Amino acid sequence: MITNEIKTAFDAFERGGNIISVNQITAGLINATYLVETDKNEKYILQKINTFVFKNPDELMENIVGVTKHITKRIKEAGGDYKRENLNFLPCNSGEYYFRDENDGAWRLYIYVDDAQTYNKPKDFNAFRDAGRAFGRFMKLLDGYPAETLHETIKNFHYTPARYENFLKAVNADIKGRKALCEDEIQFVIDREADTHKLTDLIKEGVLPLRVTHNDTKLNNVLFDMKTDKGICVIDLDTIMPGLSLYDFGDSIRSGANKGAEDESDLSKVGIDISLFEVYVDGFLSETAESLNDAEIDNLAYGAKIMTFECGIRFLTDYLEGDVYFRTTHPEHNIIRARNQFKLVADMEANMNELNAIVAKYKEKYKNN
Ligand code: GN1
Ligand code: MG
Repeated sequence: MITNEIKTAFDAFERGGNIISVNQITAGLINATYLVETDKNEKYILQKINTFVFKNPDELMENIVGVTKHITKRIKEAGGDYKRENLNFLPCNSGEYYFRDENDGAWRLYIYVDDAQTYNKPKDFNAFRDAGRAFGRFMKLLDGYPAETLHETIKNFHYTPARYENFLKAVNADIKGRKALCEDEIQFVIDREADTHKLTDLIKEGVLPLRVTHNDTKLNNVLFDMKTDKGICVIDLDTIMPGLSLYDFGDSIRSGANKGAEDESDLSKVGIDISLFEVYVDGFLSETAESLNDAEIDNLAYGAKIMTFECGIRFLTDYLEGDVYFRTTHPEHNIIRARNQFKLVADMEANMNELNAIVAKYKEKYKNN
């Protein structure tokens, strides 16, 4: 649907063509995303930034423009096609990379990468191995990017101790009266309090280094070429910030190696798919093993558990707070997601030795000692 709001925002970028169609893309849980086609046969992604989540679009877009320019330079140096392997953002008439509408909405525009698709579930093993390569390459492309110039777009995004604090506050406030409906889930989190600070302790001890990371490496944040089925481009760059390699590895496993969808309510269908875990480790380490230190590699499987646990805590917190953060389609949506993530955590715990052995196997394969 071509609404006035969308037309006004699109026209602020003065692309010259007229909109002939608008289709909403609902895969992401945060921003509102539209595929816009014009009578000049051009395709764009127009996005309304969720300013409840991203409070400072100026800083957000400064990060993204800096990072995408850097990536384009690196891709050109390597002889690649930056129009397919990277997102290309366009300035609006004011010269800024986003447009503020009269209702304070913030919009940005980038060129649509054609003949590419995303998957919510891995199409097959090769596709998931390739996602591992794509996110591994992405981290390498950002190696050497001046981390100190990046703004923290969401404060404490993967700082799990703060997520735990927020969760406790939500439990105590119980503003929606939902606490009684999720006693078991609350207990599941409290029982694992020690897990919430293990990684951050290792950062403080200097064991795990901060890198420039993507921090939202859901499988559907990789574009796959429709012809070659290769993972070509990493998208959703809102949370690029200093972080751990384990966050990027872990969130991909959380989202892609779950036997069920993130909001599957039949928990018998939820668990870690060990074969998918293995191919992702293969793809990711084939690109990154040389640059990661031993502690990073040795903690990959644990990192996957922590990212899953943290995401479950966030879904549960949002449920307790009345669904103010994640897009939901029904009142049970966030509690179903939280239960799903905790089932996956428990299953990873039960299989941790096997997961660690798989990582060790590929460490041996790719790391020259
Ligand atoms: C959100 O935007 P999207 O859908 O890729 C969230 C992630 C969660 C994910 C869970 C900025 O990602 O952190 O892991 O939902 N992004 C933000 O599906 O909070
Ligand atoms: Mg996102």
